[in-house]
Amino acid sequence: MPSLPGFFANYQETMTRALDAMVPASRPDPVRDAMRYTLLAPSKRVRAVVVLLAADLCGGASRAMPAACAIEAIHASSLILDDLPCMDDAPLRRGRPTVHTVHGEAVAILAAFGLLNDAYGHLSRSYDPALAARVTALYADAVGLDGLVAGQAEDVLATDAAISFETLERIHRRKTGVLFSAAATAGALTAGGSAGDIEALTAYAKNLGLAFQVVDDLLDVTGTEAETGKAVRHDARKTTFVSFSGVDGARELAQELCRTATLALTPFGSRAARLGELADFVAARRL
Ligand code: GRG
Repeated sequence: MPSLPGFFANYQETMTRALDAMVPASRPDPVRDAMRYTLLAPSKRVRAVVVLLAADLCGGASRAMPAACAIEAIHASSLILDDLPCMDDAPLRRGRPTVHTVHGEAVAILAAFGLLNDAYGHLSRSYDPALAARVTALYADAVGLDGLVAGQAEDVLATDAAISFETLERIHRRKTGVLFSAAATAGALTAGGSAGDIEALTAYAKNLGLAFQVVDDLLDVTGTEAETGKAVRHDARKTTFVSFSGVDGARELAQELCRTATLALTPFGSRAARLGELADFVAARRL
């Protein structure tokens, strides 16, 4: 079974330490507990890894950690909201009961706001004003009305409805793809990457992010709860890449998107090997 590429392990440890410091367990507080419950739960931290690898490729990851932490906090915020009874009504996430089933809906919603707020606060405190403004605007655009919020709204409203492939793709480019693109761009910005670097990395991440979602749909049908850490066969009322293209078609689409992602790395040559490895992992992942 394909597992995380070896280099992920180091990043995961470092990331968990940094996220722990970002939302410290300084005093007992129900919202803080709920934020940490989700933020520090076992996760691939793939968006943070994209930030760090993109920075590494553009000159060094020494300034990338706050952007990596902030994107993980935004992602964790979105997971809490996505799992609520009024959205996906999910019982399990990251191998644990979802935050609202443990802490209640009110605290879960406040924890999601808390994480989103801390993400932007962390950027503003960690970078000089110009870089903080650029990364904050980048993330705000990724979350907003052309990103996660828009994709989620269209997805929720399409429950039980027949939608076109074009609509399905637009939903998931916004719900999932946009945050991958923001991760790659943020990494490049923190390392002083050129416009050409950002263009190539955006093309890579855009395709990687959509592939990531196609595989997510596949895992809902072919995966297990133990592998994915979440309830499977949960997407029955939604049009997915699998309901549209079948298991084989969706797998082929994911592989094609990962090949396109890797092709976008050509200008970097062998320096982009790890991002290529990440694309291979995404195409074959079972977790
Ligand atoms: C205000 C932040 C905010 C969001 C509002 C709720 C919402 C809009 C958007 C939901 C977006 C969402 C949850 C998309 C699903 C993306 C996805 C494939 C999640 C699974 O990601 P993994 O596998 O999870 O990387 P881990 O647990 O490994 O981090």
